Parts: sequence; C-alpha cells; structure tokens
Amino acid sequence: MPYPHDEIESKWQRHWDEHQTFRTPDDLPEDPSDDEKFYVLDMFPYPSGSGLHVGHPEGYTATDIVARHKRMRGVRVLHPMGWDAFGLPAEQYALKTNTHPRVTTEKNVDNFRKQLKRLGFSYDWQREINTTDPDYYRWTQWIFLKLYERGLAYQSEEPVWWCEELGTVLANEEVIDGKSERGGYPCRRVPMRQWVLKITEYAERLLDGLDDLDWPESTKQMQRNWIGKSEGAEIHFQLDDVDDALEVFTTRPDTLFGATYMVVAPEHDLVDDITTDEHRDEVEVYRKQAMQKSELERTELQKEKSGVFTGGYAINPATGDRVPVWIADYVLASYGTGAIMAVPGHDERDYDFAQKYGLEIREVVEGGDLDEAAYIGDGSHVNSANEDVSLNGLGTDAAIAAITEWLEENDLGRAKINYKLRDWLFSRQRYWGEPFPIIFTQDEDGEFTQPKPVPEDDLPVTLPEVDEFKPSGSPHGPLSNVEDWVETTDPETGEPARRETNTMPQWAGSCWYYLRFIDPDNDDRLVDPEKEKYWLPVDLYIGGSEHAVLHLLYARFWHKVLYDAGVVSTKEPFQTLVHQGLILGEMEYTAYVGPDGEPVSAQHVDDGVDTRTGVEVEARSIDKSDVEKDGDVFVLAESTDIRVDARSHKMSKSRGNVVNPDDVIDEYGADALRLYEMFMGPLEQVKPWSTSDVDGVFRFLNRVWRLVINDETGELNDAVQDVEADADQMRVLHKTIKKVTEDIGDLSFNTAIAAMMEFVNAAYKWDVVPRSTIDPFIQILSPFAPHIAEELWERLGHEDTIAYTDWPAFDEEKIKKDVVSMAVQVNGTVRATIEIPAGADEDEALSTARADENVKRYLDDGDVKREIYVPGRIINFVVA
Ligand code: ANZ
Repeated sequence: MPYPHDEIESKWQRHWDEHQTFRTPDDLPEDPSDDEKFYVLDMFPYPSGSGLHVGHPEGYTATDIVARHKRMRGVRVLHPMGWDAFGLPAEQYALKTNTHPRVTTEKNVDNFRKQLKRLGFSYDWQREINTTDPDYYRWTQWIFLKLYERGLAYQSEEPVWWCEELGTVLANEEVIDGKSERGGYPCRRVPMRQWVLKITEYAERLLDGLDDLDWPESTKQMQRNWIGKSEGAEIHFQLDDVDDALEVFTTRPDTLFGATYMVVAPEHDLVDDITTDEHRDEVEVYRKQAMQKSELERTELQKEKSGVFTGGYAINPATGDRVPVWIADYVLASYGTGAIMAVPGHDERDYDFAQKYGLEIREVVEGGDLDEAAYIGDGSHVNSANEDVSLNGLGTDAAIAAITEWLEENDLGRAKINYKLRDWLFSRQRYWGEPFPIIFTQDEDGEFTQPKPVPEDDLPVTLPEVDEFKPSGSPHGPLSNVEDWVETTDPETGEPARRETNTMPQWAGSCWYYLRFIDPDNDDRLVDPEKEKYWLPVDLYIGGSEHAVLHLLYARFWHKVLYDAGVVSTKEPFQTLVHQGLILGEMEYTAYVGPDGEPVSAQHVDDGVDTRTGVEVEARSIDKSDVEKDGDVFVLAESTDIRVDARSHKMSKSRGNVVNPDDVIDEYGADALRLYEMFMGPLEQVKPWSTSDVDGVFRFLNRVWRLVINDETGELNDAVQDVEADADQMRVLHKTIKKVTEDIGDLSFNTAIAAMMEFVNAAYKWDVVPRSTIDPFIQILSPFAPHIAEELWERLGHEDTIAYTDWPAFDEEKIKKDVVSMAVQVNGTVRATIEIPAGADEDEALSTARADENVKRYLDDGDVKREIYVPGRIINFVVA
C-alpha cells in the first residue's frame, strides 16, 4: 500500500492556505541591515489554455526548495507568483470562439493557480499580480510616460514587419526567417507609424552591466552579440555628378585604399539620385525583390550574391579614384549607414560579389592569395599611400589608427562605434494589450497628429469593453473601431482629441513585474522606495534560456531607465540568473534489422543504410524493457552486443509524448513529481522524461514513510525511539545534512536527493531509529517534499509547521569519525592496530590487517587456519 499522498497533500495545502504560512510580512524589519533577505523569483507564466507543462514545475520546484531552505535559516524570503496575461493567444482564441480575452484569461489563471497550489509551492499568494489588471497596467503606462518624458519613446514611420495573417506588425525579434515566431506566418516589410523605444541609447550601459552579473556565460554572450558593438570609422565618399555624399561604416578603415566599388542598400535614400536613367528600370525591379527577403536571407555568407549597377560613381577619398556604386541586398538599410565601401581583396562577401560581376580586386594587405580568396587576416599594408598619408608596412591596428587620424584631420570621416541593436518597436495593432497613455490633438489642418501624454492622475487608460476583436486590417488595430473610446478631450484644454489605438507588446508587463511584487497594493506609487531598497535586487531568478535576449534585455533596459528616474536604487534587476534545462519526452529506442532478418548494430547504420554493405535496413521502434544501458550506449537486452539508437524529442502534441503534470500528481502525488523533476539530473541540463524513474522516487518516499510510520497500525513505528544515536548513526546523519545543505547552496538538487536516499538505506539497517536522527532528516527533506515532511513532522509530535523550524546544523567532527581502529591479533597476541573506514566490511578489514607489515611477518610463518572478525573491535588470525 503506497502512503496516502492524496490525503496528506490536500491537507497541508489547505493548512498553508488557511494559515497564510508563506506570507511575507509587508512591514520591513526594524533594522533592515541586520536582517538577511532573499528575493527568489520565477519567470511568471503566460496562462495558456493548455495549463502547466512539466517544464514549469522544474524551475518552480528549484526556487521553492531555495525559498524553503532560506526560511529555515531565518532569512526573510520574498517568493511571489503572478501572470503575464496579455498576449496574442487569448486574442486569437477570442476571434475563434467569440469569447472575450478577459474571460479566457480569468479561466486560465484560475486553472494555473489551482495547478501551482497543487504542487505545494510556498508562494506568498497575497502578492499575486496580473499584468492585465488595470491596477497593474496603470503602472506599466506610468513607466511609458517616464520613457516619453525622457525622450526615450518616439514615433517613427519606418519599414516594419507586417504580418497579414496576425493582422499586426511584429518586432525584429518576433520574426525569424521572414516568418512570425508564433505561428510561422509570412511577414513583409512595410512603412508604418509606430512607437519606438530608444533602447540604443542604453546600448553601452547594457553591455557594461553584464560584466558584474552572475548569469550563465552563454546568456551574457547572447546579449553581447545582440547588442553587437563594432568599433570602426565612418567615411565620407563624395558622389560624382550628384551633389551629395555617401557615408559608410566600416570596421576596417585601414583597407580604404582597396575600396574599388561601393554598395548601398536597395532601400537607401540616395538610390534614386545616384541611379542614372539608363539603369533605372533594372534598379527598380531589383529593389522590389529585395524588400521581400528577410535580413537573415540577405546577409547569409554562403548565399549567392546578387546586385545591380546604378550607373553612378563616387570618389574614394584616399585614392581619388572614381568607383562604381551598386545596389545589393547583402547590404542592409538598417545597419550602420546602409552603405558600404567594398573591399573585395579583404572581405569575403565583397570578394564573391566582385568575382561575380567582374569588379576590380586590389590587394592592400599582404598575406593571402587573392586569386583564391579574400585575405581577411592581419598583415603588412601595401598599395596604401597618397601624398598625405601612407599605411604601407603597417599592421592592421596601426593602419587603422593612422588612417582614422588622417580622415579626421581632413574632415573625411571619424572614429565610430556602431551597435547592431535597433530601437525597440513598441506598438502592436491588437486589442489585448496595454493602451498607450497618449492622446492626439489637432494640428493646423485639423488632423489628430499631435501626441500628448495623458496626465499621471488620469491613469490607467483602461481597455474598453468590445465585442469585436478582429484586427481592423489596417495599421490602426481593433481599438480604432471603438469610436466612443477613441474620441476624447484634451484634459488641459477641453479640445477634442483622439486616443492612440495601438497597444503595447506583451513584453511590457514582464519588464517590471518583479518590482510590483515588492509592493503590490500600493495605490500611490509603483513601489515604495524603502521597500524597493530592501528587496532589490532579485537574488535568484530562474527561468528558460529562450528569454536570453528578449525579456531579459528589455527588463534590464527599463530597469536602467527607472534607475535614472530615481525609481529604483540598483543598476541591475537580476543579480543571479539560472536557466533550467528543457525536459524532453520519454526516450525512444530504435533497433535495426537487415533484409535477412538479422539485427544490425546501430553504430553501423547511417541514414537507414548498413554502411558496411550499403544495404538498406529496417528501423523498428522497441520498448524500453527490451533495452539495457551499457556504459554510454544502449543495447538489446537479449543480445548485448547489438546497439540500438536512443533519442528523446521535444515534447509536442503531434509527437504524442507530452507528459501532463496533473496525471503524474494523480498517480504519485506532488511530492513525488517535485522530487523526480529535481532528481532527473543537473538543473541546467536538458533531460528526457522517464516515468519509470518517477516510480523510483515514489518508492523512496514510501520508504521514508514506513521508516517512521507502521503500515498496519498507522502509528509511529516501534523502532523510532527516544534514544541516543550511536557514533555511526550520527556520522550518517551529519554527512547527509552537510551534503544536502551544501548542494542546495549550489542548486545541485539531484545529488542532495541521492544523499537522502543513502541516508534512508542506512537507516533501514538500524534496529532502532533514534528521534535525534529522524527529526533532522525530515527537516532537510522538507524543502523537496514538503507535504510528506509536514505530515511526518506532525506525527512525530511537533505542533507547528516545519517550514520555519531551524535548519539542522552539521558537525564536521561527527562526520570525521569516519575511521575506526581495530586491534589485530595473531594467535591471540596483538601484533598491530589498524584503521579502517567506519563503513568498511569484513573483506576490507581483513585485507587491511593482512597488509600490515608486522602482521604479515607472523602470517607468513604458517598457514592461516581461521579468521575471526568482531566488527569495530578485533581481528584474530589463527595460524598453524
Ligand atoms: C569595408 C571592409 C573591409 C569591411 C574589410 C570589412 C572588412 P560588423 O559591424 O562587425 O558587423 N557593413 C557595414 N554596414 C553594412 C550594412 N549596412 N550591411 C552589410 N554590411 C555592412 O561589420 C561591419 C562591416 O560590415 C563593415 O566593414 C562593412 O564592411 C560591412 F576588409 O567595410 B566593412
């Protein structure tokens, strides 16, 4: 009979709810400095219609263990939860079923809350927030006003990604390969009026701030790449025949003498001016084609280059040569200046392009063979001199310095730092998002074009109730259909005005939610400054690595703006960040069979073919029970020299390998699910699900239960007694406490659980289980499996919740008693005293004894007739 997890778990969940066990007091401690705090945060979920997936409990259990452990160490813990509930899916569902997104969202939130409570997480539910709540988004709008006041929010008419299917524009980050990240619908670039946030103004600080963060290096690197800082120069190329100039950005100004042609992006402003009549048609056609391609397609290195000559020329400022100006889609309008000087001798893309169109390739850096390829390495400069300046003989760095100085002196260019980071496109043509706190008043022509912020006191600008969610099919979004909402008056003048009908992107609400948890009910301010100072920064933030650049960069940006505005006191929001690894579906095994019906070992199979014979093999999926693990590989259980392929895939509905956490809880309980997800492997690793392993941890919990409770009577086991623990028992206990304590600190939960399993195995061998060992054991188990721990704690006679009891201390001295001394006799006379590990068995003891020099001498004198072994005391060899 398994232990009654159902009953226990609902009992304790009720108890925690009723007693508000995990409520974090709103008041700050008298003296905040002598009180340790810990803010441990999860990435709050988007409450989707399908409920929790097994990935949620992974990160959430990890933070819960940390939160519970900290509380038991007397630390004041903030561990909140909420909902990132604006967003497209609710709106699309609304369109399909005609259910208001608010209704869908409420239902999904209720379901998520129920599921999370069922997992026994120790959140302070009093602090629950929801980004769609007007009391919440009032402050999101307030932050927008701060951005606007500081000149960091502006309108721009720029080519943006427009997705016909979704009826909205999308941010660069939401378009992958010309398709929407969600849904994979085609997108194209069209010019539209949009709100844009000037994140580029913070590029350098966003880069700098990364250095001091305790974040995964890979995530920091992704942010660095995303920001994409390049140092180089901007150079001025006068156009021939046209009274204008092209500015280019280059990271290699030293190669200026090798710039034999120029390329501008097809969308560049000067294309029409540069293009001669003779070339106009061709340029026009090419331009249209280029607009349909994504940036990625355009800049791929391997891709066949294309372009057309404009008929125009520019002057290379160093050589004085007339160089042809081309347009080509490998030059992007959105980067640098949208124009380049092409140096085919030393840039791969320019080289390919020049080869294809027969343009001059000139060597200016020695070291390569330009008949073969561009030479991009360092080397001595050649062919790089005019009357004024010579780079000849210099290496790259020196040449860059010299030419940049010359350009600056002659007003032909200057040193320049460029960032790949673009300003953040911040408006969406959707209903289910935060309205902008902006109205438009009339210009001289009576058009509503003059933006004006809504006064702070009038916030929130609430979303109007509507029954029509359809995208309007125009850039204005569904809100533009709600005339009586759109039409308003300027509170200052009483003149007619119209509201902004775009809404904010889903990222807005998650940019600052960690601040609101600190002070969720404050009606006067976003967050009380004292509380903010006390709780920030977030000490530990756990969530998926898919947020490495979007959410985590946007939130850092807003935080820095709020820092400048004096709203927050730290420069960074999240001090330590950890990504939990993806949980994949159950391992799937494939065995191969040749045409003769004989099995073929997997290492010989490639792409369905036996590589030794070239004959096709048949792939058969086989059951886990027919497979054995052999080191790093899997083999057939029946003939262990035949390997099989083992792979796990991402969980997906179409593959049918999705595990539903509710089903696991139904069968094994929440404690088992929590424990299993932590036992699967290192937190940050990608790992396959395995239901049979859930069974394993479930057995462990049952063993814990029966160690304390007698199955037949339901009372405490007779073996559990108030007696003193012996040295060995103490050693096992303290070793376990030490391991679990240290492992929690390192977020190494799987090894902590393994240590607790070892403890239970050891305790099962004891005739008597002293209370002084079982009590602390239940305590250290409690962050991992809190329900069973509370129940056993209560049955062991404790009155209060285990959640705030003192975390057991360990004593190194008690652990050290790792060795025991034994006297070794030969024929009854002590010949040596040896030391062996306390847990050593008879064989080990005897072989250590035999190896002792003195003992050996006596044993060598005759034949050993008998060996007497009294554990922990004495060894006697009888020699004749
Ligand atoms: C001449 C040159 C010579 C370049 C050479 C490179 C090597 P980062 O910033 O590291 O990505 N470039 C500049 N603007 C561009 C645009 N809008 N679209 C496509 N390419 C552009 O690289 C900057 C380099 O990328 C610039 O330096 C320029 O090519 C190209 F031996 O200029 B270079």
